[in-house]
Amino acid sequence: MPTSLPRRAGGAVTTALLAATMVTALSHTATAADGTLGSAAAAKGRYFGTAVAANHLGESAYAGTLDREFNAVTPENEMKWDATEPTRNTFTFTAADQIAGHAQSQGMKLRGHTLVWHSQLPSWVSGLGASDLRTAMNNHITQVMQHYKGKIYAWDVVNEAFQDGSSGARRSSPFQDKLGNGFIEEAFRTARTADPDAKLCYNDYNTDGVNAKSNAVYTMVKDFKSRGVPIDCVGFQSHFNNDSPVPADYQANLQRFADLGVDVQITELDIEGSGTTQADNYTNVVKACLAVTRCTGITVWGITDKYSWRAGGTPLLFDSNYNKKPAYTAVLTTLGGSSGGGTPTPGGATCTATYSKQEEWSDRFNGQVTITAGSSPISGWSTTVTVTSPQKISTTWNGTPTWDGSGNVMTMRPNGNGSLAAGTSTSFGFTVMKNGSSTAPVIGACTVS
Ligand code: G2I
Repeated sequence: MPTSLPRRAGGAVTTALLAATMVTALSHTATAADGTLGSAAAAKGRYFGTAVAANHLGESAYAGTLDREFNAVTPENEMKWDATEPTRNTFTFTAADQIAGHAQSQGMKLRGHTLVWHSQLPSWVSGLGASDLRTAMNNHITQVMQHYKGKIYAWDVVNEAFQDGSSGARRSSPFQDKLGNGFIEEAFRTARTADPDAKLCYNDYNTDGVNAKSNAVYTMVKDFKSRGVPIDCVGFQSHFNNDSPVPADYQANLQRFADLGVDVQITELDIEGSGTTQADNYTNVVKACLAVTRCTGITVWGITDKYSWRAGGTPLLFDSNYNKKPAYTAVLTTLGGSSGGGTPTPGGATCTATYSKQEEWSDRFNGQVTITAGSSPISGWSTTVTVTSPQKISTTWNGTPTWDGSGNVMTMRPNGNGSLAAGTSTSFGFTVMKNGSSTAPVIGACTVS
């Protein structure tokens, strides 16, 4: 039965995949599945990202944790206006390129943050008159987006343009004050032209629940959708603490935006606190995203508490020594992952996944994966099939697939009853559209569930 594919989202090929392109048959013993945030989120068709600062990439524990756990990154400061165009028409991309290169080499998604924002704005911009400011804004968007064309999954085109509180008004800024409400629409239209493949997001904070500020953003997005102004996603920063807790209507708020026909993303998640309280709050956020089909991913605003913008509140998933906190385990478990990564399944049950190529035509080939239970019976299994872009899996049979955001990684589970007696096998199949490449797919470890 044909399986519909998610929209392609700039997924890159991992180095492991490149190294394994010649492999035609693989067999793995069972390991605990989805033992990292990124792989567990991918199994749910989502990404799990983090903000990254270029100046920490040389620290091995920082880069090691990043590469192990996350499959998306957002430069924390390096793509902002003061970093990329400190002087008019002089663009500096060194630090941002370092992050983009790292992300690409690891097959991670890259979120662009941010093009038009009142903060971290060089003073030359705020000093311009209206007509010059319009030109400078459009030029900034165009130059920065063209530099990263084809590499960005989603851009925060406009950031934090609304006021806090009950007014629902736009925030005063050089853009708002000189160009009026229309600057947001203009920014999005310019952005679509500059990189038509990037998703274009509006991003803000204190919009996480239903309130006057989120209502104002909602009204704007609805208006944009009704008039064909290009907008693809809304980012909910989700900076939480005791004064700004996870709202009870968080999921409902994400859902009402998704219902307007945009993706929603949790873009800067951090939650001050510790222990089980912090873990429970994180759980609620992850559950909300998983419950909203168009919630495409979660980004936490940093890897370790050590480098958090509010380090005193210890708001992240790894402590300052890169130890996993209770919040980490809560997030991983809620994503359906298992924290015992790499260890045999409790009870010792195992399975293997073995690939064999079947029929081949000029434009496509069929693959078959045989799942075999080890010396104990199993009641369920899963494995992944990763194809190399621009290949696409067009059809599957004898299994239930789910897809990651890129559309290149398929997680396959049984149709109905997944029980296998000790030593017995079942198999599933799929068709790979070659799109010019005959590279064999990479089959992940078979996991008992
Ligand atoms: O404030 C938290 C976030 C709210 N939403 C938009 C995000 O872009 C924002 O990120 C933070 C960064 O995490 C901070 O790292 O934005 C701050 C600036 O508004 C960043 O702080 C700046 C400091 O203000 C600078 O003094 C410092 O040089 O970080 C710079 C680099 O460390």
